[in-house]
Amino acid sequence: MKTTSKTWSAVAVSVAMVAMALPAQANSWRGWNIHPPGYPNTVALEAFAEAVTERTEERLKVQVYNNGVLGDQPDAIEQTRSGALDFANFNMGPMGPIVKETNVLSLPFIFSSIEHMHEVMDGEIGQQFADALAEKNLIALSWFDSGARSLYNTERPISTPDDVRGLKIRVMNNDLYVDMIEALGGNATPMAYGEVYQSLTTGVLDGAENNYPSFESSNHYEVAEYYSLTEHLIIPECLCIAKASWEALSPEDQEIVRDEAIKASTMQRELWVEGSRASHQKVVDAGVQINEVEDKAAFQERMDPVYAGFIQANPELESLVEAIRSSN
Ligand code: BDP
Repeated sequence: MKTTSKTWSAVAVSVAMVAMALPAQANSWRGWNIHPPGYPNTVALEAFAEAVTERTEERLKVQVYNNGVLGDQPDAIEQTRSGALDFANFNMGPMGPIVKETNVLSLPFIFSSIEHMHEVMDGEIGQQFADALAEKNLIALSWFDSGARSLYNTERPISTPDDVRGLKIRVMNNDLYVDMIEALGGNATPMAYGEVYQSLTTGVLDGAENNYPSFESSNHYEVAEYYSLTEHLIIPECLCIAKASWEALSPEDQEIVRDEAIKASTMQRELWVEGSRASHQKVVDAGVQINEVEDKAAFQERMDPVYAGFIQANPELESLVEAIRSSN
């Protein structure tokens, strides 16, 4: 039989269905991953799975399920919180509705650069986010990169906030992003990642926003021809373990899992740099028009009411916002 990529995805889906039907076994861990094989996060998660399986001498057999076959991100967060899934790589965007502290990370332009984000997340402030996640049954062992997210669409290059006016833009599941797009005059639609491609082709959406690797691997670049470097969101992602799965481990195995999670984040961040470059090249070669945004301050100013509204609704988080802004 000729093996087509379609056959492989059918195999992946049936493997996942079998996995869902099986009762969870104490020594087998299932991990949720939204990205396809070869994506930087996938490679790092698979290395994590393999190393943990090997170093625990199969006391833990760890398997990653790619392409979001175990559900969309908001569902997977709930499943990991309840221990139905054992671990996952989550973006902090869709985490906001569940762990409200993490909304701070979704404030547009909160980090001045990717390096700034790494410094904050690897330090004492990052630990505060890990503590907030732990209260909701998610043990964040390390932080992955997800670059900077920029706007893309099927209609026109975006150079000024007014260029966003009237565009139907998909956002991740978080009201803050609805406020962000509305502050630019666009119409925001929260939608699961897996539904965006189809919605772009049918015109239900005019655009979305993401980093280069996701813009490329989701094939959105085939439909959305304009990618504009607004770089409005720099959001970290966690390698998170379900609290129940974590607590079931011996201290020795916890140490192995923690160590490998940290190694996975180092690997992911390295792969990210090269992966972003390769994705950038691929979309350029495919004819995507990329434009720099000269006056980013104009976009930043439009976010003032978003910040004001956020702080008014969450006064207890103001000091955290300030701590991040002044840590630069
Ligand atoms: C990607 C993130 C992934 C999100 C996706 C999205 O890595 O976790 O689900 O964006 O836009 O960059 O939904």
